[in-house]
Amino acid sequence: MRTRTRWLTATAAAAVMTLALAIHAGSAGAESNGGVRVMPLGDSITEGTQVPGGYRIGLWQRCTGNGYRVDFVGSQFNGPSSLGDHDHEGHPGWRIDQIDANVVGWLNTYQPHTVLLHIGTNDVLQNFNLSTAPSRLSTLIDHITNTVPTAEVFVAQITPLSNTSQDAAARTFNSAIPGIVQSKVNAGKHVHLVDMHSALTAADLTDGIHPTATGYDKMAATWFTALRSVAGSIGNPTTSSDLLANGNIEAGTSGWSIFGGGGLAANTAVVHGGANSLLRTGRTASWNGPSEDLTSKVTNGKSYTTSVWMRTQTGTPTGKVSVAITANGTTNYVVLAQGPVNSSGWTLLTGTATVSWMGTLSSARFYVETTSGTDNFYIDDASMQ
Ligand SMILES: [Ca+2]
Ligand SMILES: [Ca+2]
Repeated sequence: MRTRTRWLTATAAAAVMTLALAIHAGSAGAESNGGVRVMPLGDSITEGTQVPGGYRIGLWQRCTGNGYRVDFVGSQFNGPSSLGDHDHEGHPGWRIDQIDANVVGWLNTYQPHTVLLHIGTNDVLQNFNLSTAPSRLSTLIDHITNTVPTAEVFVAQITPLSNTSQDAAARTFNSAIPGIVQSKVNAGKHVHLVDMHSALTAADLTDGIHPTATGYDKMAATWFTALRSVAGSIGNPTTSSDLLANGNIEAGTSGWSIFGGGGLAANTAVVHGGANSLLRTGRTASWNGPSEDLTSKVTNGKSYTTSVWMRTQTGTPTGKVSVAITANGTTNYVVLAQGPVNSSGWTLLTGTATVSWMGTLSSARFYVETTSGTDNFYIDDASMQ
């Protein structure tokens, strides 16, 4: 009887776990923009231990900032709001064999077009049959390419470790990876080598194992370069006639600069669309604003339609969007859009205007200001095309 009770309890617990897994798997796919499915696959360095989201933050921002539409996939979910897609398959503490025991199921569920594999660090840290770690990695890669044969599989040489003997073991493991990848390529598999060890140094580690925010961003840059070198791995960037770079602020402050005094920051608390807006603070004159340099982008005599969503922190000034055109030593200001704005909601400033000049253009600066006062304000979803 006692045995039977225990068995029933165990069965109930198993049922709860199954239900929990089903719910988790069902909700994980909810965060999707319909883009190219990319599975970040590995251990805590994929999960982003020490810096939640890890390299996926900088990779997401590079993809969206350059017009690529990607959908990170996996059963796990974490990271800040600046990471627009929190899905991943990073499992803290896991070794190659543990990923291998589960990978076929994950691949069948999420059907990635691209896999970013960074694994082996825990094999090194646990000194777990290191002499056969390369063959375990080779087997894992085979299980991936057999399950999703058309997927592009990027295999990283693992990041450095601060402990000298552990880093030596990591280097020995890494040294076997190019040959493994080449053997897969020779067999017609879509497998690509990524040197993540050279991308970072021990100075980029926060605890001797996991990267700092700067280190994770170096990983992001290295993944992004590798992805762009393989056609179609993250789709094709959308070509836009928009003169503004990062008008939706989803790549942080990239592309934007401070015109006048004060500061500029990506803001996640008050947004019009996506995860970020741009917050302009500390203005010392009404003309102070966020700006973009359009000198190499504007066409003389062309009519542009401009849209900017604007909102103040406090105050009800008149918002104004202009381009300052300097040619032959003379600066002219073309008003692109203008209207009253407030702090209780977002206002769309939109208009169509022709931008032209006489002589040689030396500067064209797009900026957003107020006609009076120095209220702090947000902008988001800006375009000029
Ligand atoms: Ca997703
Ligand atoms: Ca936005």
